[in-house]
Parts: sequence; C-alpha cells; structure tokens
Amino acid sequence: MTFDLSLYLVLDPDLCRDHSMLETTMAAIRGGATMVQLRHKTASTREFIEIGRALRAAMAGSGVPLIVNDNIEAAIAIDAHGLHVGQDDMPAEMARQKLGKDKILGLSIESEAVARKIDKSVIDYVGIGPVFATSTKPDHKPAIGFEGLAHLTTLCNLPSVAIGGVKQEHVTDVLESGADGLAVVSAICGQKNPETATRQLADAIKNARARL
Ligand code: TZP
Ligand code: MG
Repeated sequence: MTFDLSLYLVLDPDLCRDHSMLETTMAAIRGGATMVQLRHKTASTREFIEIGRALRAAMAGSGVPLIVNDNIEAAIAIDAHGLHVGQDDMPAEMARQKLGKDKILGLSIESEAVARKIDKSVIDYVGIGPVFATSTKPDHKPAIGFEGLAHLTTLCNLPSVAIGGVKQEHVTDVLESGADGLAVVSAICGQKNPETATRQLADAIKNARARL
C-alpha cells in the first residue's frame, strides 16, 4: 500500500477525552491527516482489537492507512494496514516475517546507534524523535532537536516522520530537517476541535512545502 507521511496522527486514549478515539480519527481525516496510528498502552489485546476493528471499518474508503502500535496479534486480527514497533518491541525482522511483505512496517529511531543498526530492507518508514521533550510519553529518550533530526533522517535514508512535541510552528524546521512529515499526538488529540487543528497543520505543511 502506498502511504503519505505528511501528517501522521498517533492516537492516545487519555488525551482523546472530550472526543473518542474514533471521533478524533474521523475529524482528523476530514482535516487532512494522512496516516493514523492506534497506540494504546493499557488495553488488553481483546480491547485493542475491538477498538481497532471499529476504527478500521470507519476509515474504510478514506485512503488513510491504519497502523497499529506494537501489538502484532492485534494488527493481524484488525487487518490493519501496518504495524509500528519501537526499540523495546518485537524486532523489525520478526515483525516483517509475521506481517507479510504487503503491510507497512514502521520503526522508532531515537539515536545514531539505533539508526546505524537498522535493516532497511524490512522497514518502510522510520519515526524519528523525540524532537522535543513531551509529557505525552513520560519515558521518552532524550530530545534530539532539529539538528539530531536532520542527522538521523540522512543516516536512515528512508521515508521518515518527526515525533515528539512537534506543533504547527515547527513545520518548516521539520521539513527542512529532511523528514517527510510530522507525527503528532497532543497537537490533534485533546484539542477542542481536532478537525480544525488538523486542517491548520495540513495547511501549514502545504504552505511550507510550496516555499521550500
Ligand atoms: N514517541 C516519541 S515522543 C511520543 C511518542 C509516541 C509522543 C509524542 O506526543 P506529542 O503530544 O505529539 O508530543
Ligand atoms: Mg513501543
């Protein structure tokens, strides 16, 4: 499946309080989100699959891929478009083997040491960060800033998305650092109007691209 990393929504059940994860997703898709990741650290696999199937059904026909964070069993049961794994999750090689070649596989990269170790042949994209410290992921690795982002996008040489505290004001710096897009949680989840928040981000990305 082809995919566009421009504006990648990562769902967080705690931040999506006023609007459910499903409502937030549909609002974000109307606003111009290009990828959606279901990330739910506290759900059982059964709950995860239930939420994921509902999301998958609601998103059908939108052209926006649904990616599952970490849980390969859920990704398969949901028939998600892909899986995203971190450094503490299942190794990417094993994830690729279980997923098959047609699904999208993303990997988190937070340092040069990690970037140098990756097997590019099994990964479709990398999520690089955190660019900034963020309270959304309390156990995050040290922030890398735009300099670190630029270094790691070059080193990985794969489609990439920047994550960690990134907001509308960072769009130009993120794209100038070589990333293909922004992955955001709080800039969309938990916003009063997730559709408007997404549209403003999507417009900022379009405008920045036109200038670069
Ligand atoms: N991985 C690295 S930082 C992060 C994840 C999932 C959270 C990003 O959240 P926010 O609210 O966009 O800073
Ligand atoms: Mg993880």
